Amino acid sequence: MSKTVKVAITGAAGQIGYSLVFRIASGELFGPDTKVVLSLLEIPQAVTALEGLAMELNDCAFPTLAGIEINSDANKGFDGVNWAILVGAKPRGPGMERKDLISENGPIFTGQGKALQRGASDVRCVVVGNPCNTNALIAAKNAGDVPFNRFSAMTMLDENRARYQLAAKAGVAVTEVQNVTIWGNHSATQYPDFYNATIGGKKATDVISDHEWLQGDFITTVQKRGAAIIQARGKSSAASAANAALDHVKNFHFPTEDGKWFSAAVPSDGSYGVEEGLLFSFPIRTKEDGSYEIVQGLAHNDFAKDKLAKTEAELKSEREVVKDLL
Ligand code: NAX
Repeated sequence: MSKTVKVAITGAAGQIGYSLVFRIASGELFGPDTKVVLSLLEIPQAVTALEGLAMELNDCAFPTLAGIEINSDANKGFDGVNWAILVGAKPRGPGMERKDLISENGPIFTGQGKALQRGASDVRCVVVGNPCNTNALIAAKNAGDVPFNRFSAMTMLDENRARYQLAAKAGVAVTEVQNVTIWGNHSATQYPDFYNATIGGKKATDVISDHEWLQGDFITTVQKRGAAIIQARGKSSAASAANAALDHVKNFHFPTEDGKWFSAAVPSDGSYGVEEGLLFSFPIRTKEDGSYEIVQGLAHNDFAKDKLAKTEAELKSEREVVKDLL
């Protein structure tokens, strides 16, 4: 007998939304035996665009698509959802400081956190809309008795970017590159950890001898990739972000292969000395029973410790800006 999963997507009429919904509806995310009901959410002005999107989804005649709901009210749109992918957020305007963006977008996530508590008894939530770590913290803190560990923020795009850079430098297929952890914030302070990564089963630092590149250009390329894409494309990453959101949900939905892990920002339990309760990106493994754990025992040298401290400090300062919303 086939199962049904209900997935809410906020900001579904935006550019990431357009790259995301068809792939979820097609069965690519949960497999051919699982039906999907999509709950699409937008601001009232964009509901007509969602109606057009729903027409296109129906015109794909996907066997796995069992229904489409359209809402501008999160209290209705989150009713009974199993996954909430929170993409909708205001973009950063010209000259806008990061802290202004945090203050502008924070209130969206208080309302959505409350709506998740009211409507969804068995939900997992990933925040994509920026600043995603802090927005996820706001949603979680407003979601009452929904367990804190049901909330995460997406750093999978950063991990995929880092894997590609390492593969290109080593001249190998991207599949050879594993266990690249993004630590900390989805921002320019993130630390893409090559020291604990492997290439073809060997330590990345043994395969790539140019350690100056690893400590320098590699890290800054990953940290600033989003800005480079905006500069080249004239728009921010969309299809690659949607692809990463699919990877993120799959990573939490299915058990992780032995010996591997993936990156996601989750509530810190104090692992690696990171303050408990911060939404910090860690190496994660999903277990057979569907729960997840933070991978323990990875070594950090002084270079890495310094990077972790910087990204943790940034997350604390973001939390300070939104403390009235928590
Ligand atoms: P778009 O501006 O194309 O779409 C955002 C959509 O969200 C709009 O249609 C808007 O009407 C809607 N929206 C705004 N407030 C809403 C609310 N309260 N409820 C429901 N919908 C709402 O942006 P897009 O390129 O799709 O990017 C969306 C978000 O993803 C941005 O915050 C962006 O910064 C963030 N990103 C996050 C990434 C990550 O790795 N975590 C990478 C890509 C992307 O930059």
